[in-house]
Amino acid sequence: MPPKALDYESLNENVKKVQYAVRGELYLRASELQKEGKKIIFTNVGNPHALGQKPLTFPRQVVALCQAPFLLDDPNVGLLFPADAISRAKHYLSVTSGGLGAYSDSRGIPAIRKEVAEFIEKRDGYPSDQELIFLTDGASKGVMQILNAIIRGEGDGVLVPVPQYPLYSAAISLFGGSLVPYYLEETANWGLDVADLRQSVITARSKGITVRAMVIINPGNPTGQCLSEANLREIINFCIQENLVLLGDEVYQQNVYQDERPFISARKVLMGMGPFISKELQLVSFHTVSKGYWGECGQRGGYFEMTNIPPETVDEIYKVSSVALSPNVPAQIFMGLMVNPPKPGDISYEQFVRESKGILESLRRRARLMTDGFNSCRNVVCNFTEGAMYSFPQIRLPPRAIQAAKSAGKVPDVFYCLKLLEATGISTVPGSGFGQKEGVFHLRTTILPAEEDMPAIMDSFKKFNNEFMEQYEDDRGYSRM
Ligand code: DCS
Repeated sequence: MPPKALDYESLNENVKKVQYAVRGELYLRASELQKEGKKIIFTNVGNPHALGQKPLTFPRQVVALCQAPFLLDDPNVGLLFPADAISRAKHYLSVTSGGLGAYSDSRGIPAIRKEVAEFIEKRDGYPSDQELIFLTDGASKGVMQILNAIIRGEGDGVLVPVPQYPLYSAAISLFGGSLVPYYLEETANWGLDVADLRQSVITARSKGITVRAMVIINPGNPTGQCLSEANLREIINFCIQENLVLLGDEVYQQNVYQDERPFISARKVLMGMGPFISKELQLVSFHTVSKGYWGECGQRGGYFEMTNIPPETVDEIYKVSSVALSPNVPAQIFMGLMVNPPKPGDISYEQFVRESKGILESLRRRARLMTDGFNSCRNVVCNFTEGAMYSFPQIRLPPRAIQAAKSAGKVPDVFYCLKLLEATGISTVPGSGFGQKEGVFHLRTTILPAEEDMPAIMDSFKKFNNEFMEQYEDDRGYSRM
């Protein structure tokens, strides 16, 4: 009998090729240990609510009312909900085609796409067209949809930063394309050098690959760097010269923890480059409700905005969106609320500002605590987390540890992270899951554990790391595995 289509040996090879370390070996082992009763600190995923972050009150009030519209008819509703949440819920219900239980337009509810366009216009100072904005189930779905539209086969390459968030490598594998790496420079605070970019393209072309697009993650995951305006301008010029679509992953735009380089969108930089250039670059920008001070990962809300994409292509992308009928409707409302939060003078304004500022300020302190904590450890060096939600320390593994890892059949950083997990319950992702230079090892942790738990977590890391280094740096000619 020939194998059946879903037998492992006859599966689509692209599916088998996909790797996604954020939920890989370390995560599976952590889940097992948790089942055995060990306390695990899940710092492997940027999932703030899972680590105790409280939801912002106002958006939850609005969505609660939309989910349970009968509450709006209750004479006591005004005792339970503020008037601005009530009127906002009524507004959103009036723009759906039958409440939250009805499909919406496949691009998302027009009134919410309008709110997104207004947000972009206010943020960047240039008009934005709601017809070029599609709402998605998280940014991930948008990224996958656009990569799917770009990649025609193995010969098509996409420039991706290394280290990168593995959504990109995974999606490129799934769609059968080729990942073309460009390296971020750790000693230059994970900066991006255009000369290296050019070299990456030349190398790919020499292998017969047509490089079609370039991904930037700004602020970076896992590296946390914030791109400067000058750097973005160079990238835009480079993409125009090389005929590349630019994919701007800007999901961490609210998560910035330094003041020298505030977030600036690729679109704003492009629009500021004059009438010719601003019409030249094809750009798609992504955003989400999962990050920022919202952290509403479970709601699965996102959008992408297309710039300089011809109408026929927009129609094709609309057609493909239609195959999935509609993005989640409650998530669309979260997106509307994120881009159009309470304003000064609104009843909920002060509470909203208090809550959101509290989260961001604490994240900024946690970024500092983690970086300083890692840098105080033996054989560990770590760039400051300028933005996003992660710390990405380099672990200088002694040769004997690398040898021990090989004997155990593990990649050295996986070996280190597994030992860290077993010893402390801290669940991280090995740097190899994001890509790193040959012979250099990292781990990624989120900066999301509660601030009051942070000192204990860093102490426990330090103690483990000291013991690990002690064990493998010892020079008695044997390894105490
Ligand atoms: N882009 C980047 C750079 C991300 O880090 C993530 C999520 C996404 C897109 C997709 O998010 P949503 O689909 O939820 O909008 N980051 C993952 C991570 O590294 N840890 O947690 C999730």
